[in-house]
Amino acid sequence: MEPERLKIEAERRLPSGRYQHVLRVAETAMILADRFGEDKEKAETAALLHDLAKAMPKEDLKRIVESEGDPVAVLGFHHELWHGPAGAVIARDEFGIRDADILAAVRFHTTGRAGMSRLEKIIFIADMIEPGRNFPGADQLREEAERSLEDALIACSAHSLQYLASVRAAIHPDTLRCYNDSLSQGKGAMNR
Ligand code: DGI
Ligand code: FE
Ligand code: FE
Repeated sequence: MEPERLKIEAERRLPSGRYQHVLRVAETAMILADRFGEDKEKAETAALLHDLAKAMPKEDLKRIVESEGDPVAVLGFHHELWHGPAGAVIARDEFGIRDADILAAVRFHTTGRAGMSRLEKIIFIADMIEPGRNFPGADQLREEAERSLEDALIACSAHSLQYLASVRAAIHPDTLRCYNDSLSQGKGAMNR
């Protein structure tokens, strides 16, 4: 599907602030794709789709995830984790997206997972470092992403885990597996 069509759909389904975030993730994802040798069009498509289900009522998200049998077991966790898997179903069924890598990038963009593809990493990282993100430490994550996709993944994943623990949020197994797996791929990792 053409990026312009995807933008119209995203704008229609999301509040304007969220839509602006989606546009910034797409710009950031294309920069990372250029930098790390990924297909820019795929990065743009996945980014424009990633938060498509973000504004849907919880009940609708639950119904969509349940209809697939909750394959990644998110329903026992905070409803923030439902919009990725639900968005992947919408991308497939309503937008006719067949590319498994794009669908995985949407499905796993919130938790990450072990064994992410380059495209999945790019969407996960772009979502955290797009220019509108201004949490403490965001600039350090951007610096990591200038150099190495693997080290940026470690940094983003560690940051996310620290934040989640600080607010006493339950951590999804894929969030944890993403972190552990990222350590085994990065060079800047402290392996203990
Ligand atoms: O949709 P966005 O706001 O752009 O970003 P996102 O999809 O990456 O994250 C949505 C929220 O999900 C964010 O506040 C962090 C949170 N989150 C990520 N992993 C976990 C998590 N929340 C819980 N409870 N457990 C997790 O493992
Ligand atoms: Fe999201
Ligand atoms: Fe997002």
